[in-house]
Amino acid sequence: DNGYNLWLQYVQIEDVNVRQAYIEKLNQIVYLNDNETINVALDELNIGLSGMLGLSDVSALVNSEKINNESGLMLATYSTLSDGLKREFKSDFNKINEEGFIIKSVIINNVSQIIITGKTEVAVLYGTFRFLKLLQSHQSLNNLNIIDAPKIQKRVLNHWDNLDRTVERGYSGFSIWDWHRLPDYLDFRYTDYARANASVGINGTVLNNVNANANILTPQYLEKVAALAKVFRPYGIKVYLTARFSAPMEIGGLKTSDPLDEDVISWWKQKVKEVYQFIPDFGGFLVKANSEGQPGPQNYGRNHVDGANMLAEALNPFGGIVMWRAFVYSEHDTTDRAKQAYSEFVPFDGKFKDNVLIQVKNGAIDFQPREPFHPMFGAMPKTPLMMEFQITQEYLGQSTHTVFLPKFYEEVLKTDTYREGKGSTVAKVIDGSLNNQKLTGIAGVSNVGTDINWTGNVMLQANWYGYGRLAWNPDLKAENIANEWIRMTFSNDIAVVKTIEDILLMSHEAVVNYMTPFGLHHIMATGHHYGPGPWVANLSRPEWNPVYYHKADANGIGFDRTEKGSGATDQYAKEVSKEFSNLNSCPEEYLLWFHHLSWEYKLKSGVTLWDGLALKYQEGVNQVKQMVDYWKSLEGKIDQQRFKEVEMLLNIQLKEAKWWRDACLLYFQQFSKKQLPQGVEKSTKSLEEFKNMTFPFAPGN
Ligand code: BDP
Repeated sequence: DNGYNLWLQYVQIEDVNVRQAYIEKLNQIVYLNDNETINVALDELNIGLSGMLGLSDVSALVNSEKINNESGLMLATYSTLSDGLKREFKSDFNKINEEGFIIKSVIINNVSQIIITGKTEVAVLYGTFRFLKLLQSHQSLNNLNIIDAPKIQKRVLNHWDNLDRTVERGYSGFSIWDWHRLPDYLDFRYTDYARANASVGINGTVLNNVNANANILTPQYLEKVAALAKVFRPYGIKVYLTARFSAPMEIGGLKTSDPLDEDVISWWKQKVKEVYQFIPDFGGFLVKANSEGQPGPQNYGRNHVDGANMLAEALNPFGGIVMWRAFVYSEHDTTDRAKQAYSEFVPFDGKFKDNVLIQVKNGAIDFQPREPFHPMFGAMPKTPLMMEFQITQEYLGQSTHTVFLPKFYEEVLKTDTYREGKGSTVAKVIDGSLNNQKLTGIAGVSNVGTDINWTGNVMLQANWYGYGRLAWNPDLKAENIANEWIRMTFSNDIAVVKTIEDILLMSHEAVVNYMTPFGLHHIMATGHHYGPGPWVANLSRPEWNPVYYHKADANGIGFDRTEKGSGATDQYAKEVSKEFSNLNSCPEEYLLWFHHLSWEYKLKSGVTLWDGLALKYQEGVNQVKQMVDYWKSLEGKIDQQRFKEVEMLLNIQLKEAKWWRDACLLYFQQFSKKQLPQGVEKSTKSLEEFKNMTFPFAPGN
């Protein structure tokens, strides 16, 4: 198995009893709406049921007539249900939104039927995928009563894909968008991509890089974008594009891109109108402005509100939105990069138009293996904030290392911001319930590329899947997500499920331990961010250098963000600020994120910080060893190809975990001047050797 089918494997169910029980329930498939979305739902049933049940001709079961006297499955939107069923389902329909679905067993004319329904066709499609999942995970089809609806409206993937098909921070081959052959050549992958997304409820995709190229907005490219939008439409997926702020000059021939200039304003209005002529259900723009050299309103003495609102006004007549990113930090502010987005954006609370969302990374620095939640969450009650998670593993071993990210997403989402008192979790900020937001959204920076298995490592398909599940419901448990993904992807054999689940659930903590324990951050090598580089100190901007973040010296290590230091803790609600500032209450996971401490500092375990740090690095290595051993036990229980591939990758991960441990400890040891504690393995290489390692063609830059 080469992994291409992701979690939509639909392999034949081996247990004859289970299979037979399903077959007996599915004597017919009735559909009451004739529509392209219902058609793809029927297609999916066809693929799924023929695969899992071994039925040779599922389409023979399908009919659009009335239910006859056989038990079966019925797909219908609310408006096509009989009056009786409408009455029966009334209270369930009250519980769901436009995308929510109901899967219910009912008796009609003394025969049992399973009905998949919702207010829209897309809702029925989501219900169909959920129905198939029941079979994929060998669950009973008796007395079904499933009611589920997404809690977040815009559930979006961000592709950092360039028009030349390279992918910024992409580690799974090239971009799946074959711009050169679009619009006439529609790669079959586009459909499979849409199926995978719809199966977890992802309903939007930003096709191109946030470091944008204005050409995407030219008619030549819009025609290509329209072709993709057409493939995705039946799956409920809207297309979005990044808007380069200087586009009016670059492709419009204007002399300025000043958002208050009349010509610029009308250029964007015209451009947006043109976009909607190509793509009538276009989603809107994602914008990275005045960040890392990207153009923006500040180039003209204007601010984020001026820029975002100008675009929002152009999009508003068509129902489009602006996702304006808050990932900003300036080279002129030397105190603390972690504070800048908050300082720049929070004063604008309530100033953005209704169709603007501010897209905020999960943490205040940049997608580190672990970060405390971004202080902006909860701090802008009058502005809808979107979460931006990174699915691609820029700082987490790229697509070589197995890291189950939903575990970390869950950690962030359930953290309490205390902004409206206890229980004001990040999840509630994002799903809009904390401040009654009308517009809600979440974005994940995709890890998908042209590799046959999509994500460069089959284990990392779980991160795409898990992101989608949490986007649908940010209160889901990572453990349950892991469990269902394994069943759909690998096997329902309890031993296999348990083993892979153990690997996934320990993997994030393992990576944090061997890369950046106790709140260390941004100590990766320069540029490609692959491997350790805590010694790097020669980059032009101070906050690009790892030494800026760890501040190790003879006195100790860590970034003081308390009142005595940068004061970043002040950006949190007072309960949180107190918790992080006070050494007794600061979670040890964030210790060096918020504090500069001596090497002798006593950790909760009683050992010194130096010993504790060394032991954590070792623990990370030990955990990967364990992951390798667990995986070995699966030989023969899953297919050979995926077994071998993951085995090789885990072995690399083990080697690299040791590399991280040794390089970091040798480097920090220069300052601590202390011996390694017992139990920590000694490096076989010197610090110089580590420093001299180069990776001239590391991917994803
Ligand atoms: C950083 C990446 C850079 C992205 C930037 C962003 O290193 O490639 O362009 O984030 O999010 O993590 O804009």
